[in-house]
Amino acid sequence: MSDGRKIIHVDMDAFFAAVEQRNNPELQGKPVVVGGRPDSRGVVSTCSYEARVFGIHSAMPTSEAYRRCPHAIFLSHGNFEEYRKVSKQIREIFHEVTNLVEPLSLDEAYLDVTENKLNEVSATRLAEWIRQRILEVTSLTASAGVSYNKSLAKIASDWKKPDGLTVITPDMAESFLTNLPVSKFWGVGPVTAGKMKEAGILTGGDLRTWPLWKLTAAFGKSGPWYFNLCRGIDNRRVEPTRVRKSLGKERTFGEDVDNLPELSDFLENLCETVWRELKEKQLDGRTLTVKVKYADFKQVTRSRSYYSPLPNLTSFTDTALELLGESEAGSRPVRLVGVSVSSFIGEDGPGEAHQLLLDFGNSSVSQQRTNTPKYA
Ligand code: TTP
Ligand code: MG
Repeated sequence: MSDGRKIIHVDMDAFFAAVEQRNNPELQGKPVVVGGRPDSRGVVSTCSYEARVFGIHSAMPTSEAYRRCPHAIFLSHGNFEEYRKVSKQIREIFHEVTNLVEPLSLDEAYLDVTENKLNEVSATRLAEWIRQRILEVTSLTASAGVSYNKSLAKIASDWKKPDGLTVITPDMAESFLTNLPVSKFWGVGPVTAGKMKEAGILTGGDLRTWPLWKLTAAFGKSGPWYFNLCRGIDNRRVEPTRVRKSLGKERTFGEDVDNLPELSDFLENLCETVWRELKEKQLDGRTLTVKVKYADFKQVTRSRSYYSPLPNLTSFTDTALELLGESEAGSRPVRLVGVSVSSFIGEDGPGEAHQLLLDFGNSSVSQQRTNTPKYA
């Protein structure tokens, strides 16, 4: 079950909000909500722990956050330059420990510390050392999880947030996972969690009662993954460099949608999320693709490429909506809509368009167009 690796997952607490509070003493100790405006359709990026008491969380409409806590301080624009600066500082700290660092976003990373530059045998002491260094250098708190694989380390870092440290040793893993809700498992999103619930699977323990064949029959290719996860098995390596080919988000509906304005709303929200991640990861892509899967599972993609990246969220969203309009959405019921960006600046080359189609799997129709440099 354990191959003797020591993995740490570090994740900053209420990252954007904590940076804002640090930089502005007037915000300290108060509910702070970053992202969107109470009177618009935007969503919350994150909020301080003082705001979480009111049930506010990431991705909630900001108007709803306002309803729950009108006296919160709402910051509609994050300061990405500042977040990136802190992100760089924490990465430097990680590299003081090991070069096997795999950042997942601005505020979190996996570290494989099986061997490390400090020659420390205790991963727990290393995690404490990292948290302490982060506090000294940035005046911000981070939570950490220590275990023998990535999924357990990630579950652990979330366990005692904020400012917490949790260790899951090989002999603790089984009992730890038994009562864990399936939604906490890596790769189990709300749709899968719903499907599992219908099948009577609520926890890791429930999942473990299902034989491999049955999980595979119910969840396809992901079956073996869930089978292993609930047994604490995850052999993924910590990968220091990851070349990203595309970045996107999609949404499957509980009930098929045949109304174009409603689909446009969903797509707009997806665009906002993808745009935020692009900015966070400092990625500039030139190709935008919208994917639509109809109720009969037939799927189409519509793409458009530019010579330079889309300059702002408005043009990004407008293009996505135009591409949606080129599908049969609105006249045919739709079960899934997605948007993604590819052809990142700095990694272009032949085969990029092909890669894009592969990323989306079995598209039955695809259309690739290169426009004049509208946004050059
Ligand atoms: P998270 O680590 O998921 O959240 P967090 O650091 O704010 O809070 P915590 O880890 O203590 O639970 O995300 C890191 C940052 O990424 C977050 O501060 C803001 C941004 N973000 C969004 O903009 N939108 C989102 O939906 C999420 C989840 C995060
Ligand atoms: Mg965080």
